[in-house]
Amino acid sequence: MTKLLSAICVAPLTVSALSVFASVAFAEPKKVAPPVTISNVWAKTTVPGGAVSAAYMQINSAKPVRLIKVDTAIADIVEIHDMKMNDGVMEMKALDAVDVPANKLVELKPGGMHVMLIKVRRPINKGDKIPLTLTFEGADKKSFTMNVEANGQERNGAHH
Ligand SMILES: [Cu+2]
Repeated sequence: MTKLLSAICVAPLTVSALSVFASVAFAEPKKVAPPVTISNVWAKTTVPGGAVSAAYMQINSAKPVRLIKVDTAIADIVEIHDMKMNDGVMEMKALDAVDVPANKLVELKPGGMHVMLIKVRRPINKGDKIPLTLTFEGADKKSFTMNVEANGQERNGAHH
């Protein structure tokens, strides 16, 4: 499992750096009134010396949207991951996007989908406010961003 995690989490570094350039140059997200409500946004506190964390939230939308990107100044690499039990082993994979159907709560929570924060630049402590920028794409393929703050919270669990 450790090998699998590091392969997933570290390998996309070059790709991520390239896609940042691409999005700045070609695909400036438009500011439109979002049909989306984000609630219970929190990020797991880092362990001493640790450089990974995960952020969680609940997403509700009046219209179908897709969460396609998350940015934060606190981590070098941000990915959307999903976790599933497979033969008693917790496996994690990167997702291109999270589909949010109309009026159906989608929950990013421990043991399931999460925003993976890799190469965290400073410790995340209880009560810290972690700014996240969420980029969504609507059914019309237009994208829009939302800024939210994740609350630093302790959480015991197997994830990372
Ligand atoms: Cu993860």
